[in-house]
Amino acid sequence: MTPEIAAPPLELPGHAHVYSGKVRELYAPLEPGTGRPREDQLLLVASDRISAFDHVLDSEIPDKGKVLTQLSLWWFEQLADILPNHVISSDVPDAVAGRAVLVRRLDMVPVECIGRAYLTGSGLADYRESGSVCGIPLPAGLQDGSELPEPIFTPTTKAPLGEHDQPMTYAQVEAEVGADLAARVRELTTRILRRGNEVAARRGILLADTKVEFGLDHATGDADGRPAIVLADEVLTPDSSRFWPAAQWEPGRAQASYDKQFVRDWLTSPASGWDRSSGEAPPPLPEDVVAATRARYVEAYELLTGRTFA
Ligand code: PZK
Repeated sequence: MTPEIAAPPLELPGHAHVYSGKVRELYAPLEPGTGRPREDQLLLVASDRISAFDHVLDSEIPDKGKVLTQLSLWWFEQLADILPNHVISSDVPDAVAGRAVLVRRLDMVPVECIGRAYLTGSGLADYRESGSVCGIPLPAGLQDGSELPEPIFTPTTKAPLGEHDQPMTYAQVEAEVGADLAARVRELTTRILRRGNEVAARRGILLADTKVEFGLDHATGDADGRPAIVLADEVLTPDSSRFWPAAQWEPGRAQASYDKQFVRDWLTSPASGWDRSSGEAPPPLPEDVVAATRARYVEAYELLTGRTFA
């Protein structure tokens, strides 16, 4: 990831900025009495920024932050019978209306929990070298885009911003968080992806893989006195998952990306004048590429939820 100069975070009255991700920000609400940051809550804000080819682009996609936030809220409801989530409220400051959620601050599980239902990307590279992904043996003959026999758990380390996450074996996850928690997040990750695909397939979308984040709520124990595992961050959005149009799915080649295909096609076309291998920042997107990309995000939201995006 090339560290392009980060935009200064939005000043939100009544909130302290805590952290900037590539395309999102975290704030802590300030206590009205003391003015100190609350330690039990966070405000998660999605921007309209977009990344492609490991760069955050100069162009924003209007409403992207809102669409992804609303989609994530909808998925939390669809997944509520599997596990609780961190959302407290979507009543947020006007400046970030629709694209922020107030959440419970959790003790985050220090593993990127990745589930894969189809083979591509770094999983495909691992498979071609070893016949397995993160130590999980797979059948011979799989291609780029092949559906896996069942969803698999392929965790990675959480690298600092600007560095790449590294694959972990399941044994490494057990060593990091203990065998009990490792088994629970593995099961939850694959269940979430399976449920996601059951829903999305009916709407013509395949979820190739997804990254989910879990936190522990030490205040809420289960029957065995273990802290509750809570689904955090955003879930099953195009930024956390590969969305593929089912109608164009064809194993044996790189699949079309539901959301970013116009961006990638233009950036790699002669029209952009950009050389991906140059290390230079990509140029701003033409307005028709921005508009088509916005329409794809809205289309995914409307297809999946059956709701109209206001
Ligand atoms: C948390 N992130 C990633 C998300 C960013 C960075 N409920 C929670 N409790 C404690 N920590 C987190 C969460 C959540 N979600 C999430 N890092 C910490 C992240 C959004 C924007 F800049």
